[in-house]
Amino acid sequence: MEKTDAKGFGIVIATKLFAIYTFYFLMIMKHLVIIISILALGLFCNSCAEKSQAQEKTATITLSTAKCETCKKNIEKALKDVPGVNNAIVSTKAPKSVTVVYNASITSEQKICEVISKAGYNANGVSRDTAAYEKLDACCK
Ligand SMILES: [Cu+2]
Repeated sequence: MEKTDAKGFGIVIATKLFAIYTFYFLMIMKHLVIIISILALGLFCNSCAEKSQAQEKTATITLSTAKCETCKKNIEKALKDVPGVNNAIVSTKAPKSVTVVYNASITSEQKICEVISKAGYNANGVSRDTAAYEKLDACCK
C-alpha cells in the first residue's frame, strides 16, 4: 500500500514537473519567436527604407513658359496627384523651373514633363499641350 502511494506520488510529481518544464519551454519559445520576428521586421524595414531612398531622385525641370503665381499653382497642383511624386516646388523667378522629388521606381522625369505639358506649360524639351494652354487664365499666356 505504502509502495503504491509512493509510486503514485512519484508519478504526480513527474507529471507536474513535466507540465512546468513544458510551460517554461513554451514561454521561452514564445519569447524567442517574438524577438526573432521583431528583428526580422527591423531588418526588412531597414532594407525597404534603403531601397526607397535609393529610388528617390530630384529633378530640376525648366519651365520656359511659366509666368505668374497662377502658373505656379497650376503646375504644383498638376504634379501633386502624380503617383511617385513626393514634392514639387515651382519657381517663377529666373531661372524658371520646378524642383521635383520623385520615386524613380514609380515615375520618371519624362513622365513628369508630360504631366506639366498637359497642364499647358513647356517642360524641358516637351512642348505644352495646345488645348491645355488655351484653357489657361489670361495672366498665364
Ligand atoms: Cu500664370
